[in-house]
Amino acid sequence: MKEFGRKLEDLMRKIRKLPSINKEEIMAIIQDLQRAMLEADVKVDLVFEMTENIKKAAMNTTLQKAKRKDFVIKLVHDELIRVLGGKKAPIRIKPGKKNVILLVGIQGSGKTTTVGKLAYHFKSKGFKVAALTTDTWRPGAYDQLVQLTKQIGVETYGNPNENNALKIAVKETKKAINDGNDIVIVDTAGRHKEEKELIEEMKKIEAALKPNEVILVIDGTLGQQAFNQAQEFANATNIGSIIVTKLDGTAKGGGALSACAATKTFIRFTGMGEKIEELEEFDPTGFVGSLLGIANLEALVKKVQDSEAMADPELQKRMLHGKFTLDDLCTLLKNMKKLGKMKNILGMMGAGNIPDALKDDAEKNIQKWEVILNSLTQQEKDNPLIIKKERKRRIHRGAGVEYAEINRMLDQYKQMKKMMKSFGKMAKKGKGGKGPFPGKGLPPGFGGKGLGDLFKKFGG
Ligand SMILES: Nc1nc2c(ncn2[C@@H]2O[C@H](COP(=O)(O)OP(=O)(O)OP(=O)(O)O)[C@@H](O)[C@H]2O)c(=O)[nH]1
Ligand SMILES: [Mg+2]
Repeated sequence: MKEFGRKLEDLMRKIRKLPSINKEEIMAIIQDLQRAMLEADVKVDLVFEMTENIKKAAMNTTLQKAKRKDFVIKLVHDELIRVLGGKKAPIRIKPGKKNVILLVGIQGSGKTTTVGKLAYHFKSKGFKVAALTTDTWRPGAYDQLVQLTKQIGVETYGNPNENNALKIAVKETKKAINDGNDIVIVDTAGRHKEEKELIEEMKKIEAALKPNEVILVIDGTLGQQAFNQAQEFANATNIGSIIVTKLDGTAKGGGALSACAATKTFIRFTGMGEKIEELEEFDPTGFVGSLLGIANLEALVKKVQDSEAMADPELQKRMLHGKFTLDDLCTLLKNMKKLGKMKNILGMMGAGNIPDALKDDAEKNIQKWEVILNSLTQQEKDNPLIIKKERKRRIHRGAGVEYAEINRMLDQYKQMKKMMKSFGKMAKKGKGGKGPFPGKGLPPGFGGKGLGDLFKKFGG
């Protein structure tokens, strides 16, 4: 795990050091990423699926070259989170009702230990918890669980003299519930995916107990086999989540990723040692952050999202051709809302010299304009000239915006359109090239003062 993390971290550092990223560099990064994942024992197909997604998005971005670095890091982040299934709500437990959590997995994956850990986890959350073993197969299975749970004051249910696992499951669960336990955590016998009988037994137990959740316990030190194993279990039962054990050791982490992909579920907890308290709630963002070696991943992701919102290639193209409709204005406003505070946008666009009061004004105007724009019909948006006095009055009354504001918006829209047209003409002549519309030959002022002027007009 550490090794995989170190490799990813190195790769991210390498990306950040690049002054900008072009296609060749993206290809090199993809190869490095593939190597790191394969070495971490992520299943080959999954490696290619993930890196293909990243490559496609990275190649298609319209972001400025300098911003693509962060974008690529974000893509790696998003892809890892996607495969890990993101973060999910905790298991719903209704106190005083029958709540069952069923643990399944192959031999030695850590089920029994994890039953103890889960019992401890839920007990410390204030629930009355029972442990139950249905393992009629492993010698001393019942005693093992008793030993584990004794130290935390949790009672273990089971019957070492009965050899029908289903009978034990039904009878002992009933007993545990009657004894006033909120949650029964059920251990099962370890099974190989080929062991048809044991798989059938597991299905029957699931059907009889109707657990709140079936959790697949996966040994984190597993490599490529993790995928097939997890898939077989997912085919047999309704796996709701995964617990990956033994991540404290030499685990490479690839198995965990593969198991998530195979079951299309997510990791709920990780086992970080043999002791009863060594269970951690799994936080995919923190996990991926530490894998990539980025402390403040959220800030980075936010930064990239902001620049993504600005990069609406369709809109940019239309604007450059002077085709700026009221619909486009709507899109622009929506993008700005996505971006958050106007102030930041203005700052980002180099309009730093605009007084704060004006910026706040711009935000208020945007809200009003959105209301007006939403009241317009498509016909009116296509041809604002047909919006006459009487219609404006109706909008004013219907939408509760000042009459003068409607005129003001339409006026400013006209001015913006004119401005875009002249920018477009200049662009065609092939001057400039910086600013938020990179490489499209825009006039030099467009990225800085030019847009600043535009937004001054916005501000009214
Ligand atoms: N280091 C470490 N060891 C673990 C962890 N979880 C379980 N183990 C160890 O793994 C071994 C097997 O654990 P069990 O809980 O007995 O596994 P099981 O799945 O119940 O095994 P069967 O009942 O035989 O299928 C034991 O030695 C545990 O102490 C963990 O998170 N970290
Ligand atoms: Mg066991």
